[in-house]
Amino acid sequence: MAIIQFPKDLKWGTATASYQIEGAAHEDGRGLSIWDTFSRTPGKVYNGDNGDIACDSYHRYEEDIALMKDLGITTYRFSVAWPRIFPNGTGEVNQAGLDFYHRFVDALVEAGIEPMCTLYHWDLPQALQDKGGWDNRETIDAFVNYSEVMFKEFEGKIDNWITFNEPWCSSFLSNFIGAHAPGHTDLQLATNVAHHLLVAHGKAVQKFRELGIKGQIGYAPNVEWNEPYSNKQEDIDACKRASAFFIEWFFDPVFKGSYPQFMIDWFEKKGVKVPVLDGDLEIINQPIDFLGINYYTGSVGRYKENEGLFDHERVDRGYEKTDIGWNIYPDGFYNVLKYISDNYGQIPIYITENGSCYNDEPQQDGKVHDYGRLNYLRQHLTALNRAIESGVNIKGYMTWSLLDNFEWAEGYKMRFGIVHVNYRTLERTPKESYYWYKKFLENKWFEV
Ligand code: JSK
Repeated sequence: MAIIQFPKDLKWGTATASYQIEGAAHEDGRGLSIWDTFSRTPGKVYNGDNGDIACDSYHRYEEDIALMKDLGITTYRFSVAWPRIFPNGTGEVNQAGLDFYHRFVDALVEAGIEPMCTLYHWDLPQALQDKGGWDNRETIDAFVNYSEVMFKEFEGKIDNWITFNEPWCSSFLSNFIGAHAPGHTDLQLATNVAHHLLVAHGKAVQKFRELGIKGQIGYAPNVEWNEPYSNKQEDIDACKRASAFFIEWFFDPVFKGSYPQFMIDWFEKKGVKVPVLDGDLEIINQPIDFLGINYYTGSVGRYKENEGLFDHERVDRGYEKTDIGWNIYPDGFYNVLKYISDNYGQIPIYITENGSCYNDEPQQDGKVHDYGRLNYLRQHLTALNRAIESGVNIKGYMTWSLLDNFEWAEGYKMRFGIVHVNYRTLERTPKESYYWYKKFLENKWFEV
C-alpha cells in the first residue's frame, strides 16, 4: 500500500457554472443568454433540455452551501451570469442581479468558504450576440465594462477571479464544430472569436491592475493529452497540431505574446488568418497571477491525410471510458501538467475542473454507488500528486462538479456531480464519491 499525501496549503474545492445550476432564467431582471436561445433551437440540446430550472441553485444556494460546508472544501468556484448584471450586455446595471450574487457570496464567506469567481462561463447576453457576439470587437469592451462593475462591486469579498472558462469551447467548439451555442460552423469566424476572447481577457486583466483590485486573476483553458500512436514523425506532428489546438493556441499569446507559428501556417493553408490588430498581442500578454487548468481526458492519435482539421485521427486503445464516452487517462493528466510546466514555467496552477460522467441513480438503500467516479477521482489525484512531486506548481484542485447539472448539448442526461440531483424534485443526494472526497479532505491523504 502507498500513501498519497498532499501539501497542506492547497485550495480544495468544487466547481459549477451559472447557466448549468442556477435556473431562475427569467427572474429578477435576468436577460436572455445565447444558451437560452440555443437550448430552445430544435435538435441542439438532448431532449430539448434547457436551463430554465436546472438545479434551482438561484433559490437553493443555502442548501448547496450547507453541502459544501459539510464536505469540508475551502474554495468554491462558481460563475456569474453576465445577463443578470447587464440584461442587454451593456447599459444599465440590474441591481437585483448584483444583489443575488452579494447574498450568495456573503453566505459562502459566512460558511468559511472562499469564492473563486468566473466572469464568463459561456452565457453571453443574447443582445450582444444579435450584434455579432464575440466576432464583433465591441463585445470586448462590453466584457471589460461588465468585469469592471464586478471588480468594484465585489472587491474585498472575492479575491480569486477567472476571466474566461475554456475559451476553446467558446470559440472553436461553438463556432467551428458547432456543438455549443451559438452553433456556427465557420473556421474563420471561430478564429476571430478565439482572438477576441483573448484580447478581452488581456483588457480585463489590465483593468483589474489599473483599478488596483485586491486579489488574483487568471483564466481557465481546457486541455487534452494527445499521445502519438507511434514514433513516426507524421504521427508526432499530427498529435502536436491536435494538442496545440487547446494548449499553444490559447497559452502562447498569453504567456509568450505570440501565436504558435506552425499553427498559424497550418490555418493559413486552410485560408484562415487571425485578425490581429496593432497592440492586441501586447494586451493579451498581460502577466496573470495563476493559470486554471480544466482536464478530463486524453487520447492516442496518428496522422491520417485529410482527416479533420489537422490530418489527425484518434486511435481507440481500449481505454476504459466514462458514461459520456471519454477515455479515462490519468497519465494524460500528469503528462499535460508536466508539459505545461516545462513549456510555460512556474505559473501557479489551479485545477479548476477535473471530474467524470457517471449516470448512477439512487438505489433501494437510498445511496448513489458511483464507484466509477470515486475511482476516477482517486486515479487523477494520484496523477496530480505525481505532478506536484515533479515540481509542477499546483496550488489547488476543484472537482467538476458539486452537483449534477445541465451538461450543455447533453442536457441533463450526463451527470458529473458528486451530489445527485433529482431534476423532478430537485432533491440533492450526496454520492459515494462525495463521502470519499469528504474523508480525503479531512487529512489530505489516501491509500492506493
Ligand atoms: C465539461 C469538449 C466546463 C463545464 C463542464 C464537450 C467538451 C467539454 C465538456 C469537447 C466537446 C464537447 C463535442 C464534439 C467533436 C470533436 C464542461 N467544462 N466539458 N469540458 N469539455 N471534439 N474535439 N475535441 O460542463 O461547464 O466536443 O466534438
